[in-house]
Amino acid sequence: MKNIFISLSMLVTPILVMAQNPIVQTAYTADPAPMVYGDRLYLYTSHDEDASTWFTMNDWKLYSTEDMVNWTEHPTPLSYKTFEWARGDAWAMQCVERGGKFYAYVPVTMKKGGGAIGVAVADSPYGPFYDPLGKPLVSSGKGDIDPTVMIDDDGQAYLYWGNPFCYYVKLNEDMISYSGDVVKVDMTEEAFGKREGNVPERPTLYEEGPWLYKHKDWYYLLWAGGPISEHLGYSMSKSPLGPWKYGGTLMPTEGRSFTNHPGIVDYKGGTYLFYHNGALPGGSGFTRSVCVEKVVFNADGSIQPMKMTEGIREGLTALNPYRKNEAETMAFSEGMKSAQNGEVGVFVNAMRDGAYIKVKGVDFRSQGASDIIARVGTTHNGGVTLEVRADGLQGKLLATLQVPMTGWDDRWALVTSKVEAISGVHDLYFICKGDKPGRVMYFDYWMFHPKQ
Ligand code: FUB
Repeated sequence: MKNIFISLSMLVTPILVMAQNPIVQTAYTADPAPMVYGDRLYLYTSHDEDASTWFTMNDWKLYSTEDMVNWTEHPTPLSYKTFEWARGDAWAMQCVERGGKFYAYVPVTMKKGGGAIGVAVADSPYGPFYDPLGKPLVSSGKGDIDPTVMIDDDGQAYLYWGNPFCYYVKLNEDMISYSGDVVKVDMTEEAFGKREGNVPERPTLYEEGPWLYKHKDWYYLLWAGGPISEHLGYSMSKSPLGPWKYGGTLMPTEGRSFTNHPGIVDYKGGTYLFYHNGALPGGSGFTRSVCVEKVVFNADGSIQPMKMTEGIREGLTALNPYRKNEAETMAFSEGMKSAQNGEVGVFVNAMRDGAYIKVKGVDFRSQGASDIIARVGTTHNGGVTLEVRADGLQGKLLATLQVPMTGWDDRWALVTSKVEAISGVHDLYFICKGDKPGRVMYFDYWMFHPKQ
């Protein structure tokens, strides 16, 4: 069973504005790496351990969405331990799909010391990932972090990475080997903008976190720019190998984290920029959280600069309440921490009285619901309930589920309740009530039954 880490400040500091960003509130996440496969958008992130005062990062996390507002957490797909030769530092990764296989490119610190880029392979975006090489894929000997991979329309795949330099190699079709030498990109002012002052090895704004991306007939290299606190900048080219032309600031410095890290993707007709800041309660440069903004291109291919906002307000599709919905599918939450175990996979823990999950855009159609079923449990003997409300924490009370003592989160109960009249599209709030100290309850899934 995975340990449940609790950051006190994360649980008691209220978020005053009901925002969509950050998109994950149940853990500290950073270095977002989006990937579209089928009709879902998958988001791999690195994972800042609670209360970190350094980059304490052991594994990567995976979330997915089909509507851009409700995100589902999946079991941890891989960790530095996936690589027998690594000893830690699970920093920014990216996963790409080719021929039905999924390739995760990761930076780690080697047992023998120094950093390197490894690759792990899986048959599904969820993993399990394994290390096909048993050794690093590539190492330049200096600053081998932040890999990004793009497969071009002609099938050639490129791997870029690095801090303070930017390197690339051409990957072979097997995606786990490369041809030619490691090439160091020319760090020119024309490519990456001019940095004020004379900083050894950092003549340009480029700092780290490259993200290679193609849109229409332009190639883009997005990156985190210095000096710290970082901003996001980008460069453009007509070729995946440059020469690059500096495009300007993509997102100015903002938001309580001295790093930032871009990931961009096209999904269902829109383009989305993922990044991180320190916006969660307890947030800092070592306890970060991922966010998303919609991207707007200018006619010449340049990208309109973005500020950090409250996020995407309207979902692309409505959510179906008559199917099994995981409790870890949510648009927002406060006071909740996610965990996973062998019994139910990922679930959420309500860490205080009033902790809640908000699910956006739930469509009860005209028929409404007769009752709701949920899988829940608590270690407390009585006095714990799960309220289901529409459109706000004080909104219409649809149902109150009594949560029985099950003993621990390896034992669960299915509970049901009749539901008040409801139809059409609503935001749902699942509010955990119980005034005993400590974890109030745990919650695995919910589902409504339609009225007959
Ligand atoms: O998350 C650890 C490091 O911080 C990443 O590798 C950098 O891109 C920065 O986000």
